[in-house]
Amino acid sequence: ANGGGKGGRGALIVLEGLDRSGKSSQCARLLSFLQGKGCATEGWRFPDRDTSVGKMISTYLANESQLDDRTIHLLFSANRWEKRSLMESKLLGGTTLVVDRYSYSGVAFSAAKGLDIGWCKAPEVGLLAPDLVIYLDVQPEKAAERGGYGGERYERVEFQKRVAEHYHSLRDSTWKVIDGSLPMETVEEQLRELAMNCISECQDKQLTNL
Ligand code: DGP
Ligand code: NA
Ligand code: NA
Repeated sequence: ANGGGKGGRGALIVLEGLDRSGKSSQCARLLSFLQGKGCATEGWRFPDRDTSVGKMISTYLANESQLDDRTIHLLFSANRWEKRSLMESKLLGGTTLVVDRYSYSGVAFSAAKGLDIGWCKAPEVGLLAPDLVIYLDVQPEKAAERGGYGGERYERVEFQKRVAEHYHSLRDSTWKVIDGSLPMETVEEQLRELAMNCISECQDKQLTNL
């Protein structure tokens, strides 16, 4: 163990939520706050559209390609797997990662299509387990009102409602729910506190797997 303070490992902090829940802006705000505190932090996101698998996913999301539901599910998972070793070395090297979406998106979005939840979870087993999952809770109808959707495949309110139900069933002890309909500054404040606590608490904890 590293005895706290400098030298401890970084925290794996994941933000989850529906499309237009405010996740991406809150990730950016949290990242600059933590970096401003002098905390080694990087912002990551899944899908990571820069890899070759990520490009296939991006094409699919833009409705420019069709893929079988299980095939795209496994590609999203592969996109997390291809970053696992880098993720591990960053965390062990003391860098905290603020990650916009992770395995819970993988399960909730695919299960919302009707795929078996156990089947959906299986390829996520062995990925690094987050130290903290923050769910930005926004009503699907409210999210849809926020400047509308960008036109990607899953951005339909009926589908997002099913995603929300599945997210709900995935909550465990590492989850913290923030009311995403609160003012942006309030959400930001709550996120900062959760993140700071998590970073100090996990320095001496071992990394574990999902
Ligand atoms: P984003 O780049 O965060 O807007 O995500 C793009 C879309 O893909 C969004 O509708 C959420 C969805 N998504 C993210 N991760 C996964 C995943 O692992 N599996 C599935 N099926 N959908 C995902
Ligand atoms: Na999106
Ligand atoms: Na986003």
